[in-house]
Amino acid sequence: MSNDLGQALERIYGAGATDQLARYQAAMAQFQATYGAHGPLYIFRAPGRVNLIGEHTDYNHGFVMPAALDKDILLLARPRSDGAVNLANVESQFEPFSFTVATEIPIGAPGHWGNYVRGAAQVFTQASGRPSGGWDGLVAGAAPFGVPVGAGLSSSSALTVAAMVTLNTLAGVQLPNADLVQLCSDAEWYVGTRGGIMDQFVALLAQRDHALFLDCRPDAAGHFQTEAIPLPTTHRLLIVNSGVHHANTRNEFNLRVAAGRAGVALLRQTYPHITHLRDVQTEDWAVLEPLLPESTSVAELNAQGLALNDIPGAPADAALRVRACCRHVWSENRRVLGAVNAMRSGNVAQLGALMNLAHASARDDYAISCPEIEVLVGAAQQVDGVAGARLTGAGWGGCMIALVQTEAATDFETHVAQVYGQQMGRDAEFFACQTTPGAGLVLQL
Ligand code: NG1
Repeated sequence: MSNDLGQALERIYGAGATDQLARYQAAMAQFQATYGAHGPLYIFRAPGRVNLIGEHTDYNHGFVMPAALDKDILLLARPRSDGAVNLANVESQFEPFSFTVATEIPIGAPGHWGNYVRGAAQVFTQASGRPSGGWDGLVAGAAPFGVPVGAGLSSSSALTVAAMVTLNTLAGVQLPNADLVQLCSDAEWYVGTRGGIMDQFVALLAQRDHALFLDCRPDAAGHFQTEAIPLPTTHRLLIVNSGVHHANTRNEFNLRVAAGRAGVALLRQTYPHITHLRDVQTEDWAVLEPLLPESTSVAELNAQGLALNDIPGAPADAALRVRACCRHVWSENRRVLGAVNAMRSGNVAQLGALMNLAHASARDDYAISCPEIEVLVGAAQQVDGVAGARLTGAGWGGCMIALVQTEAATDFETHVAQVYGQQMGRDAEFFACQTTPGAGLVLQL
């Protein structure tokens, strides 16, 4: 048994498999202590993600390049003969809960972790027409192996995806992972988050030692183009968690979404065919810029007869920095394409330079950085052997990602930790971006 588990872990984590074994065994023991030792046991996992480049482009139908991490969420499950789902969590602050699988599942209290599982179950049941039946489950996502919450590494998508692959297998439907992406996105919508499609995509379709280049514009049949791009071998991708997560950023996020939509509404007067910023990607910025005001508001646009519907959290009179936000999205898409070319040709210096530029654009044009991240990125960019560094994820805290020559990794950590401690009076958390494959069944016992 543990031989099978060892091989499965090797396939997922490579050299990190040995460290994972005790974690998996502890989760299995806790499952049996909670639900009994008899009966089949399925172990699923879903990874967190880091985005190498391509920030806030996904919901504008642009390009992104994330990778799946070895920081992941395990979901251990045993089918039940009734329709009840019982979920426990190895972390005691996440209280156990139960619900019944159905096409309409009442949502739990706002912010309750179980809502991601309820959302996945409702969406899957509606889409497949095959209720999964009930199951007993245990979620294991504790530090240091789990996905840190609020660090911009997509812990909530990982939980949603873990629930979805569990439902898919236990219902015997076995949809391919690519078909689960949209369902996972809809499940997050059940919870109240309408983000882009990047997080679910990479959590489901990533390959180990590769980033996933994704074109977030679906084709006429609703399919997305993806390409696995090998990661550099001379450098390591190091992730530094600032440990800060600024509150109330969802409204700021929504204002950026609104600024992009305002840009589309304004550009449509000249380019009537466009639906997303992506559609003007081949135009020169110098042609687009005069068509976009520095600032406007939903109220002003409505007064001009330009309707911007359904942007939650964007008050009618809030200032929308349309020009700068659109410039970020337009230029970031170009940087992602440049990064793909740089990686294909092994040009690490070029990749790093694009990461630095992406950071400057995220800070100055999209305005999503914060003092803590500025200190981390500034310190990282001073170290010899660092090709590039940038904030990763939605912004306002969370993590930095840096592309560091393998031999410079120790100097990098020493210097960045020291500067961060001195200037911010707090510790940063360092870890290497060890990539893993997308979510799925690890082992059935
Ligand atoms: P994080 O970093 O997980 O909050 C968010 C969005 C992504 C993407 C990035 C910015 C959600 C669930 N995720 O990610 O789709 O837009 O910001 O690139 O909203």
